[in-house]
Amino acid sequence: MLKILLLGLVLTLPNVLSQKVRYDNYSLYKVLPKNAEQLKLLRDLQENDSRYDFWTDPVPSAEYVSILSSPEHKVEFENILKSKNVDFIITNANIQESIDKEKIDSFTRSNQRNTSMSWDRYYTLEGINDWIEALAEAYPNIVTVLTGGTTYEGREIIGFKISHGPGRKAIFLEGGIHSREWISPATVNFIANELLTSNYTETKEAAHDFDWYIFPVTNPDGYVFTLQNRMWRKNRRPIGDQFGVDLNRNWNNNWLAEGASTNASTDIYAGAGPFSEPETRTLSRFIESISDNIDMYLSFHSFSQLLLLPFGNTTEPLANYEDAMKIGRRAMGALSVRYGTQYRTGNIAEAIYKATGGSIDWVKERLKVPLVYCYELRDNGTHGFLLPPEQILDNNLEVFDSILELILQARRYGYLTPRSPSSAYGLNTSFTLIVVAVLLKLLQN
Ligand code: 0X9
Ligand code: ZN
Repeated sequence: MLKILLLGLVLTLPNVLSQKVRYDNYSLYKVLPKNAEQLKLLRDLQENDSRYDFWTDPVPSAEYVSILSSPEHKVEFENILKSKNVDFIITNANIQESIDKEKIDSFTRSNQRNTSMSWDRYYTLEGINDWIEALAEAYPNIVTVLTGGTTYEGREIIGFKISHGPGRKAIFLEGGIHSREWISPATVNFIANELLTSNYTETKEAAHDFDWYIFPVTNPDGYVFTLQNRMWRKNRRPIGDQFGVDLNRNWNNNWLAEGASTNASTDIYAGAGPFSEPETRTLSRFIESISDNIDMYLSFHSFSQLLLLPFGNTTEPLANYEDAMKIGRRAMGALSVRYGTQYRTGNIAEAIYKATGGSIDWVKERLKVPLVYCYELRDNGTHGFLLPPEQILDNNLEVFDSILELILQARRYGYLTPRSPSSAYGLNTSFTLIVVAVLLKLLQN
């Protein structure tokens, strides 16, 4: 009897502890500053008034600023804006309703070979990891499950490699480093799924020509925690009475120099030192171990519809900025063809704000990876981090279009070339040439 009671206590305890954070009648504002003065008002508000949650920053390049207000502080917030004549619209009057509508699913296999995800819902961490296992079983010669590292709470950072043989250069996909940006893992999963299942020639070539390293959720603790607090961004390290380090401020490149904080209560807390967090320390080691092969590194965030390139500390066009810009711009052109979605391309500091300690800067500077980009996916503040499930597929399709174009344009500019003639691409080409030569010879005779 005592045992049963104790078991009951153990089973109910996590539920008591895991009180869900609710956002009833929290409203999402799209604020439209018209001049420097209005921008300054917003900057002051962001710095001095913690009641308002800035989902995007009031930077000079911003066409809008997304801000969340609790119901208690809405009137005052609107009064502040109205007093300075700042335009705004409420794009979502009660974000809890949107949170409730978001579908989140575990992954269930109807049979051994069924590896299909649905693109009309989000998946739990367990669901994504089960799907990865299913892929490895369904494609035993192509898919290998990988552990990219470990988390503060002791989870593994699970990823996988898609490879059609040795000798290929690699493309690395990093998803979910900010846990509330749910569209990021969904996009990364979709790219992998296309590479494995598409019959489209260009996609099949992309799958065959590279080793793809795919890590949909690089902040697993945070992702799990978003089921309790949908707006959680950081990892889950306890710091006094606070929690969490921003894993995209913790990489060892200009750590804490710009756009990062030493205050653990902020969303941009950079941690106790560079690579203080197990997630960034272990994942960076993994990436470093394969870095000789990596030709392109893509990090996926949301939201704002941007394609960012290094670096976050300066607007100076460093490294191969010009090439990367041209390749990126053309890829964003391809992205816009399907549904007209517009992305801006630029380096971090010029397109958004100065921010250092992010993954792409470290990958670019330390590992010298030729092409490194960060996607800020849909949308433009209407839903922000709460991109409705109905938009997942359209977002994924347009992003995939841009990935193929990135590869195409990169090659035009001399990147992503086969490492040696014996690599897959070279072999195919020389094989075709030999066949053509033999045929010509036969015709001549
Ligand atoms: O601030 C960030 O980490 C990213 N924006 S987000 O709204 N998704 O948080 C931008 C990342 C740009 N990269 C670096 N700062 N290195
Ligand atoms: Zn992010």
